[in-house]
Amino acid sequence: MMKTPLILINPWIHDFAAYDLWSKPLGLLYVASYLRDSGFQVHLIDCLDVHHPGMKKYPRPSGPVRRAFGTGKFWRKQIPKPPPLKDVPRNYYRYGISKSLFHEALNRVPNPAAILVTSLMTYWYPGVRETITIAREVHPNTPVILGGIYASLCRDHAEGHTGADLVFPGSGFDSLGSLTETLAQLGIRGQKSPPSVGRVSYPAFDLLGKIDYVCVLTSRGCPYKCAYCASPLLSPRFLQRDPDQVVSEIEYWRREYGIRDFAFYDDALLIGWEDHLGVILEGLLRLNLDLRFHTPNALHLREMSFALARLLYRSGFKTIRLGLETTDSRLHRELDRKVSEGDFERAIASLHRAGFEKKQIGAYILLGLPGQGVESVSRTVKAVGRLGAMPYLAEYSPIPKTPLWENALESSEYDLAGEPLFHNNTLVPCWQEGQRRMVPELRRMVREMRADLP
Ligand code: B12
Ligand code: SF4
Repeated sequence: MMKTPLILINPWIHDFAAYDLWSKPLGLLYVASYLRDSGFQVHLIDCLDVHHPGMKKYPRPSGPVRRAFGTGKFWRKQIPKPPPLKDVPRNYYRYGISKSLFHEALNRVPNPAAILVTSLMTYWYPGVRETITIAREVHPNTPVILGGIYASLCRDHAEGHTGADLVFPGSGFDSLGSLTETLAQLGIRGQKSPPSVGRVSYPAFDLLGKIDYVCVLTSRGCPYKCAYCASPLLSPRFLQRDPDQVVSEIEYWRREYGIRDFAFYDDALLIGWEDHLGVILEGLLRLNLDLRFHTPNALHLREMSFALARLLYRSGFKTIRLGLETTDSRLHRELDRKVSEGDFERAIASLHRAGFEKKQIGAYILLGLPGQGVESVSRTVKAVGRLGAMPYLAEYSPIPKTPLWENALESSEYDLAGEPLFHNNTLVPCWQEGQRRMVPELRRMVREMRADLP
């Protein structure tokens, strides 16, 4: 008997800027793996595929610039700005493969039973909408189901603005169980009974054209509850996986596919590290796999000791990003309580002593929070440079239902509640015009400081 075919899509991104900084649709790859284990025939279309052979005929036959450890740029094409962003003096792009290649990929699956689309940033919904519109043109009678982070944070908006037949919110793995039930209600069934939630296989990176690196999640959620962050909404409980399972997963990608670069997507990778990350890394060191690790999603400063820094260094961590956010203790008291006096200095000193170079250590600095001054950001940037780390500005993106949302609405000139396009961090939407004018100067300061670091 033929397996029921499903199309899973990682949609285009429409934005002013987007980079492949270890960016893969990890959620969709988990969904793919779960559905494959449930006996469906899964066809993955990755609209962000930088290695798509069909793109070779485009002006830059060598493809978008690729950088160290598998990161780089995406293919892109300039497109008109959506009307709410028409006054923003920057170009707007569709990131990813061409429309004709997307059409071809859709046509290759004659009668899909359903089309499942993922979503990430709330302000990327126009890319999701365009993806769904074209999928519908090619397969007009196939139901389209939308899931992922935008679908979870802005369900009503997604129901009204994307053209999906069904919006499936829910970020935890528990939600996968009800996905097969939902499909069954539509008369769509796999050939096997679905695996129990704890037994989902590794995310289906093998369905991507070429694997540059693998993203790993060793835990869900975060025990902190920062006012600006959606993590507690997306995963209300903090759950860590069995360390041995994580070791086997990383070993699998190394041995079967030769992958050396791994990026952790955890929100709280270091919590209780002696019994979790420490066990994983010691296990991997024993296997002697010559791996490189990256932490694009920040690490907590409070947990960083010399013993941990040494273990990270010995294990092959190459890119360290720390969640400093600010050196302004008032902001920490009001918004996150995750950094105390002296944490940053101690963490940086431990990392240096363990052998990390200054250029390997980056500190994220939040910019554009309601009530934050420009001066406060520049003081933080200088403090990071003085201590010997690389400052990285992370412009605040307001997120519905987070504790800071009401403040964000009050301080913003934009209609954040009515239009998710205004959540775009490029707009720095919660600062006033005068403050926004200072952002290029802050960016210049950061660039110079990074260039000056030995
Ligand atoms: C990893 C990560 C990144 C990575 C890249 C991720 C990527 N793929 O491109 C990096 C570090 C580069 C990054 C960058 C940024 N990020 Co980020 N990131 C995350 C993070 C921590 C995890 C996302 C993830 O993959 N989770 C793991 C997977 C397994 O979960 P999932 O996607 O939810 O999938 C599950 C379900 O949703 C469901 N599902 C998923 N798809 C589908 C599809 C269907 C059909 C179905 C049925 C189900 C389903 O199944 C999965 C399993 O349960 C989230 C926070 C979080 N905890 O989720 C923030 C988050 C998405 N990022 C956020 C932000 C703000 C940013 C930045 C703007 C930060 C900054 N100021 O610089 C940048 C912007 C990047 C850019 N412009 O290119 C915000 C979202 C903001 C918004 N308005 O939407 C979040 C929510 C964090 C926060 N602050 O609260 N990010
Ligand atoms: S520590 Fe990081 S992941 Fe956890 S709630 Fe705060 S910002 Fe979110």
